Amino acid sequence: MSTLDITDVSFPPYVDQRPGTAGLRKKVSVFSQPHYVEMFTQAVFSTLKLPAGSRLVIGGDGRYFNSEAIQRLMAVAVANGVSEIIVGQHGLLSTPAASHLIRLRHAAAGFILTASHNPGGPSGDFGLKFNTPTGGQAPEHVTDEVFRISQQQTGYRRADLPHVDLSRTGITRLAGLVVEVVDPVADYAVLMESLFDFQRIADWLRAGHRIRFDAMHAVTGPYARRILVERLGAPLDSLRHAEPLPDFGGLHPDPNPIDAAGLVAESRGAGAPDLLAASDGDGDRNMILGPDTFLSPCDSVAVMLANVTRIPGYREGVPGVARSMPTSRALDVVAASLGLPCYETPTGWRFFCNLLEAGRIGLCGEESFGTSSAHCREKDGLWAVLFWLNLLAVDGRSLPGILRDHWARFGRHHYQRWDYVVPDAGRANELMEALRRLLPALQGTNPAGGIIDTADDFHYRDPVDASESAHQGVRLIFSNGARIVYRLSGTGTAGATLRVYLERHVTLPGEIVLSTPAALTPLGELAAQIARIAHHTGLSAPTGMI
Ligand code: G16
Repeated sequence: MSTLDITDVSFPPYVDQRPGTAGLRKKVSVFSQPHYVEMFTQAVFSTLKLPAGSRLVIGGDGRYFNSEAIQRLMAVAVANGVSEIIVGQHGLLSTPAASHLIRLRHAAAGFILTASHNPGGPSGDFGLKFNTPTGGQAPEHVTDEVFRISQQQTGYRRADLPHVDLSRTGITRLAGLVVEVVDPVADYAVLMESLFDFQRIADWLRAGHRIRFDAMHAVTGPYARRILVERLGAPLDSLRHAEPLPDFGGLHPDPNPIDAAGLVAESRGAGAPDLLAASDGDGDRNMILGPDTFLSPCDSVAVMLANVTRIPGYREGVPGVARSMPTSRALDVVAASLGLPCYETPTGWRFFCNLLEAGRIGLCGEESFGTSSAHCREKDGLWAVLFWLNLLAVDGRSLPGILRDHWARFGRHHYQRWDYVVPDAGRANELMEALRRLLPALQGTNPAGGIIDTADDFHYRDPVDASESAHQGVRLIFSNGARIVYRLSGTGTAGATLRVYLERHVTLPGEIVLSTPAALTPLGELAAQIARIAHHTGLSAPTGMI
């Protein structure tokens, strides 16, 4: 059999190829520099050292530069031992569908081309993340090694690969290479049907309940159409922005109350659908709303746990649960009531993967609109929507009714995230350093009606492989159930974003019904004062509150 010609290309290292919270994210203008994609891809393959004959999964969220990057990536992959590539039609795969496909097809690795919820288009962002055979994102020690190699390599290897047509499903053979273009939805839809009671959901919809799903012109459009409309029978007008577009139609594909304000408006007043939801660029995030109700992602995973055995795929329960450190402790309260372990991990879905892989947890969630289970190794937006639809269909109460009863039983964790966008990243770093130096003096003080029991910089020791991750966010935990957490975002592409996470656990009926801003504004002001946010950043108020 003939083989493709391989060329060694000399090129100096790019100094900025350090992966962040979820892969490498940069402006399109950075990614489209000569050899940028190839150099990063080479660093990944030099780290992974795949054996000849390896199988690779590739797919992306369809954003601008997706198709070009896939062709460039494939050429480097083939020169580095890959002989079989499974790629989504039109280069599309949602992040959870890619994770599932890696596992299902026993691939040696996967590349997901996405900058997640970041804006797209020529002036927007692009991203590349790579996953291991478990379907989960590469762990920190691997991404550290990729960065180290990226700083030392002097070029890359590429195969002389002709342009591969990704517009039709089917198999193409090219001199020893097999490229299989797959329907991006098919296997994922089968997986969802194995977990949820589709008949029950379809009956609930047929009984007149209404849903609204906003795909934000990103990758979940085809998934929602196939599953919600064609399989479950929701009317087509249940979908908004369902066609994937390279610039997301100018929308910011971030499912939160600010960027999905149109959906929030639809949830208000008489005639609101029974469930409203949005997903992000690559389909791993979810925001869920009910009539006049915003469902905090922290509450969502807690309610899921409280009801998990009512869902067919989870009848046996789960061995344990996990949340990222800044996520509210609503999940912990439910886990304690069930006698289950609840792990606290650093921000970043990859930290859940060891726990999932070891069978220690079966459900996990993050404040950043991420929820999922052991069915794949990424968070999963549409899965969360189906979970809630299944729950509504078997329960009979409305979404706000389920939530009210949950709070009455477990108390409510009022929760907010205040974001400060700081153009000069250096100033944000100085703030965090100053805060860390202040910690010993804060411990045991009583700044506003509550003693600070714990003032520390979160340090994680993975219970499975004993790996350590330091400086994962500053925590101030109060004796009265309040908590303030500070950390810098790891997903931005310019400047820095300081995230301040605020939480207060309340159990009295009068406090449960308080609006969240009323419950948390004093704590947010205290947080700003302690960290001297205005002094360090010049910002006297947050740039956004979620
Ligand atoms: C990524 C990670 C998430 C994490 C989030 C945090 O989300 O996959 O696990 O919670 O980043 O973002 P930040 O560092 O900005 O707070 P995604 O959806 O962007 O891949």
